[in-house]
Amino acid sequence: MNAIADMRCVLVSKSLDLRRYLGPQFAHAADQVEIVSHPHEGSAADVRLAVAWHPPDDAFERYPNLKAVCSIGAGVDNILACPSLRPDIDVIRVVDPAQAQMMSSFVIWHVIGHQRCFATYQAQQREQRWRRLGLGQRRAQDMPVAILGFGEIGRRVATDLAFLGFPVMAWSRTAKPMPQGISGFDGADGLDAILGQTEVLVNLLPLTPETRGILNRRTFARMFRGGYLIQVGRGEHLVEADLLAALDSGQLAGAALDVFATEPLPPHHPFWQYPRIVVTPHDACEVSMEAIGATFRATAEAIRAGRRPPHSIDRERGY
Ligand code: NDP
Ligand code: OXD
Repeated sequence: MNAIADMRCVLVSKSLDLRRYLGPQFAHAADQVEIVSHPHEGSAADVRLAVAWHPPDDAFERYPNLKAVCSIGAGVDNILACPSLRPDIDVIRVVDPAQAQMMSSFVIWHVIGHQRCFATYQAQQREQRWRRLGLGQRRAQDMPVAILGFGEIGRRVATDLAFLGFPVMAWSRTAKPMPQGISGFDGADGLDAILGQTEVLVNLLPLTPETRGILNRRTFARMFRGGYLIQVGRGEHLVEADLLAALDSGQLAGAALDVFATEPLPPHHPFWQYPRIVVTPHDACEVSMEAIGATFRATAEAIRAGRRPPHSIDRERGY
């Protein structure tokens, strides 16, 4: 340990080389913290902080004094799924308004793509066909959009879509006051009510036991016929066979999928070739290094002060 470090932070991931990903500046993000990589061979007792993304199952067994684990993204489901994460350890997410803005533009791109039939124009171009849709054009106010999840990111997406003139509905776990132009829904009845009025469904929920598999046959059947799914939450929210059936039957006109149960999407997966599915590689938006650094710094300071770190998630709720 260097002379001034009073705390060790371990980097833990089975899918990323976190030291390279975070870059050399990250080591300076918090004063007096020594960064080590897992598995740390030195004294494990000094490790009080971890930065993790898809940690291996036994990752946290070695560190008896670990107080907090920081995610490098908005989602923490991959950390909560780790069996060696003790219940007393705080899990911290990143909150990054720039990420929410990026997500918003990504979702808007797909909403307008569906509204303005971009896929049809692309297909026409491939055939060198000149055909205007003319009176077939849809107005934003005639295309209701529902956002599942009205949190840090969902709120930004909902607000921007409402500004563009789309009728926007938002679903959350708890009832809350809504900004002008957005109708709020909550709970199971709220979901039923929202779906009955939905053409475009945007999933921005965290993955929890309650939300796993929520994008299923019953959900799609409640939506307007010819609806559109924008799936940017987590792959495990979606029952994949139910989506393909809804597309085959015409209940859904198309889907934009950014997240998948298995990532990278396996080579022979039917989503790759399905004509009305757009696949992107979990790239809807990203958190900035500044936001990760700020989260890390604030967490180290809180641990030193014996406070709960900001943006600690509720372990009971799972987000
Ligand atoms: P937040 O934790 O800020 O918000 C979560 C929202 O979901 C809240 O409104 C919450 O309700 C609601 N919610 C949670 N459980 C339920 C439930 N059972 N029923 C109804 N509503 C529920 O999350 P963020 O907005 O920051 O991010 C959402 C998710 O987006 C992330 O967890 C991640 O999975 C995904 N994501 C994907 C990215 C990508 O690149 N594709 C990038 C970033 C995030 P309430 O307000 O009542 O608590
Ligand atoms: C995520 C992120 O949670 O990229 O997916 O932040």
